[in-house]
Amino acid sequence: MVLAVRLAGEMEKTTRFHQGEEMTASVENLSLQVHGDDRGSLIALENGHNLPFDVKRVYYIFGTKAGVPRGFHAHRKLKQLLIAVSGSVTVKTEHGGKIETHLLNRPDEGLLIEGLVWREMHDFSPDCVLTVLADEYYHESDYIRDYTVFKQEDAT
Ligand code: T46
Repeated sequence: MVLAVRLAGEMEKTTRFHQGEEMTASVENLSLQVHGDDRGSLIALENGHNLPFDVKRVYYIFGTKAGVPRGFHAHRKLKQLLIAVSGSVTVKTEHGGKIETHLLNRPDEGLLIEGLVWREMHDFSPDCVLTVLADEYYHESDYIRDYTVFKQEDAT
């Protein structure tokens, strides 16, 4: 049973070498299967079943302030699935010189971000709850918070 479906459209993968190791970066929209009936809707996400990676960490962002963006960093290896389970947010991504914006405004759609991708979150709606599933524990050492450093690594 496949519940997470890759939405049609272009998905560009950037491949690079960092300290001799091949590393890829990509951003992709996923559609999540909804179990719905006359009571409402339910989405189930399971390791090894309908998720593209095994989840080690879940966090959620809420109570955001109007006009206050977040993010402004990249990760070297992390895989994350972002889902606006309530409200909306615009996620700006960059990798391999390609800049995209993604409107997340449905609990049945996720944005899969893998590898060295710069990300910014803008225009949170007041009711936004952005849930993030990650394949690794929180390590500040995996963050690149300097855009100049990101551009150097992205160009390597
Ligand atoms: C990302 C976007 C989508 C923790 O202690 N544990 C955690 O797992 C996380 C994610 C954060 N924190 C602490 C670190 C900071 O003191 O929470 C504080 C806020 O984190 P940050 O400023 O990194 O939050 P955002 O919203 O800018 O970015 C977050 C994630 O950090 C990042 O991985 O991709 O959401």
